[in-house]
Amino acid sequence: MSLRDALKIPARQITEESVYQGRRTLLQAFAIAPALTLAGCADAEPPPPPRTVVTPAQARSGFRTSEALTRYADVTSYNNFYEFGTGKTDPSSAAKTLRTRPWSIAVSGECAKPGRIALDDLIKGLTPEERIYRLRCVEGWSMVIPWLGVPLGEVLKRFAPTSKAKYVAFTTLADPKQMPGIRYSSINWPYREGLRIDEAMHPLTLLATGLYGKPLPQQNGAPLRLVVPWKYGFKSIKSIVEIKFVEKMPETAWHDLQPSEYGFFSNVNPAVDHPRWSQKTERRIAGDASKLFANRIPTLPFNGYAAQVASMYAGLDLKKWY
Ligand SMILES: Nc1nc2c(c(=O)[nH]1)N[C@H]1C(S)=C(S)[C@@H](COP(=O)(O)O)O[C@H]1N2
Ligand SMILES: [Mo]
Repeated sequence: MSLRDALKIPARQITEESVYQGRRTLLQAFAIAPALTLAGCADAEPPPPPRTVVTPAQARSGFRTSEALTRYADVTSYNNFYEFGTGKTDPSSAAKTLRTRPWSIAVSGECAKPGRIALDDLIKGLTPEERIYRLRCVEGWSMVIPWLGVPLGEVLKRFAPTSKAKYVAFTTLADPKQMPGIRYSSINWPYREGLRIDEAMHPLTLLATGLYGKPLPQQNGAPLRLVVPWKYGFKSIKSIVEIKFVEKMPETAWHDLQPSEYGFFSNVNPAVDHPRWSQKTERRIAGDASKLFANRIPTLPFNGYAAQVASMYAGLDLKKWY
């Protein structure tokens, strides 16, 4: 059975049933009750990052993988983009209404050269490269996707961040006219994400503009989205309209909704379970579609990118800073 056919089956049979039901139940609960802030370390700050240097050769070794690719049809029809609904096929059918031109990004905060900039100017002079990255969703499925994009760090440097820029905050468009899901799901829109500055500057962190050699489809986050391959998929924020350099750890949409389940770092970590399910294995949606349901593989620390990124977290208790 192809994934396309599989998609006609309710998504709960593709994702682990308990996982899917759990997240939905949570969302329904929060749709009734306003978001509660559970006990957590919301206002604590982690220790500062070590000064790590990733050599260009180390970084490049993470730019490709020989693992089987996820088919284009599957990459573009099995999505999470809650602004267009919570079902996996909702974004591919509902996101066609998203207008991606003209598009501009407002850059502000702790930097010498803030400003609103058109998408084309943001990436001017940088040639999009192809990077084949794994993307692992916190729900337990993963894909291998050939992205097109530019290193986020190269883009951020243009705005001359100051020494107070310890984090970078990102915001997705939130337009209820174009995004029907905004009326229904309980996330506090706009969708927000953040990275520590060294994570944002890391050569693996990609500002993606396309996949499979084509411009990004709307459901995958057109016209530009993050891809942070060593973190759970939700850190890879889509359809970005705002970038802000900040001194304090910024709030993020999933942490805001449920801090005990979604931490700021969200590094892929098989040793730290989500409170309601294990993160030890994942179901790879790739290659021979007939084996779709058999492709259960172990989840690797940092999603397999430990050689490139583990040194950034030296001295950080990854159970506390999940
Ligand atoms: N704005 C926004 N970005 C988002 C999401 C979302 O709901 N809204 N979902 C995240 C989640 S949970 C995942 S797993 C990835 C999925 O990316 P893909 O659909 O391109 O595979 O996008 C992330 N980025
Ligand atoms: Mo996800």
